[in-house]
Amino acid sequence: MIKNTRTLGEFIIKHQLAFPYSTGELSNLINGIRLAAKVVGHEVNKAGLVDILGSYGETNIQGENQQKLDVFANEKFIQALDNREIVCGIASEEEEDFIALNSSDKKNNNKYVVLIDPLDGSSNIDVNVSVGTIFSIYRRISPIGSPVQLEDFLQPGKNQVAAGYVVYGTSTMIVYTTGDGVNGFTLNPAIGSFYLSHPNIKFPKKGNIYSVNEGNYVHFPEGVKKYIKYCQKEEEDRPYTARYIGSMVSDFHRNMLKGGIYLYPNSEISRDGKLRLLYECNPMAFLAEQAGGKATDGKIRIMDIEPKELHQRVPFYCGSIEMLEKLEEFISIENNN
Ligand code: P6P
Repeated sequence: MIKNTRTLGEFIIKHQLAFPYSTGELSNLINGIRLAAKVVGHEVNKAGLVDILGSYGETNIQGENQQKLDVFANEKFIQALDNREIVCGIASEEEEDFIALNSSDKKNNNKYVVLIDPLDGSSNIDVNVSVGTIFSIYRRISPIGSPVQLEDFLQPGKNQVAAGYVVYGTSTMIVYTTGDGVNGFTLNPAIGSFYLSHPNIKFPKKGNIYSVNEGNYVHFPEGVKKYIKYCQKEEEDRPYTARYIGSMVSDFHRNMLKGGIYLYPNSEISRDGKLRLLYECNPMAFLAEQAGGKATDGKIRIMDIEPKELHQRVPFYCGSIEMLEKLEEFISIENNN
C-alpha cells in the first residue's frame, strides 16, 4: 500500500504560513532549488556515459557542447534562481565574485541572496561516488531597491533564513530547513516528484562513525590527533568506525541519519582548513543545529563567525552533539597545555 506521503510542493504550501517572512517568496525559492536539482540530477546520473556520448569540451551525439558538470550545475542553479524573480544576488564556489542578478531596478527590489556550492565533491563524479549541491539563503541587509552589495553575502550563519543540500546518490534527495526542523525529500524519477521520505530528521546525540581524511593526520592539531586516537582505542565496546567518502554532503547525510562526526581540521598544510564558510560550513551547520547536532571551528560556533571574505575557509567539526563535546574536551586540554 503506498503511504500517503506528501510531495515537496504540498509540504511547502502547508508550511509557508509558518515562515515568519511568509509571502510565498521563500517557497518560490525552494521550488527553484527543486527544479535545478532535477535538471542537475539527471545530468549527474548519466555522467558515466559522457565518454560514450562525447567527452567534455567536444560536441556529444546530441550536438550539444559537453560541459564540466560543476559548471553545468552552477549555470542551472543560477538560471533557476534568476527566473524566480525573488533573488537579487548569488555567490557561488564557481564564481570569483558575487553575481548581481540583472541589476535592473526590478531585480534590485528582490529580498534574498543565495550562496551555493553547485557540485560539492565533483571530483568523485568520474568514479561514480555520490556528490551534492549545498545552498544557503539570507535576506539582504542593503536597502531594497539598491544594487546588491558584498555585505549582503558576508552575514554570519545565524542570519540564514533557509539552507539545505541536494544529494545525488542512490537516489536524489533534497534536505533543507527554514529554521523549523529538517526534512528530507526523495525524488521519484518515474514521475519527477520529490516525496517527504525523512520527516523531522534528528541527529542522534551520539554515534559511532567518525569521518576525516586520515591521510592528513600528521598535520592535524594535537587535540584532533588525540580525539582520533580516542576513536580508535580498543575498548570493551570498541565504539567507532571510520567512514569517509570525500564528499561532505554524503558523509554529513549518513552521519545525520546514523549518528557521527565529520572533521575537516586546519593543519600545517592548510592553515584554515579546506571547507568554505559561506556556502559549505554555514548551511551544513544550520542543518546540524536544527537537527539537534552541533558545528564548530574548534573554538566557536560556526554560525557565530563574522565572515571577512566570500571564499573564506574555516576548520569544520560537525555532527552528533556528544561526539563534538568529546572532541572539544581534547582540543581544550591541548590549548590549555
Ligand atoms: P580531501 C570535496 O572537495 C570537499 O569539499 C568535501 O566535499 C569533502 O569532504 C572534502 O572536500 C574532501 O577533501 O582533502 O579529504 O580530499
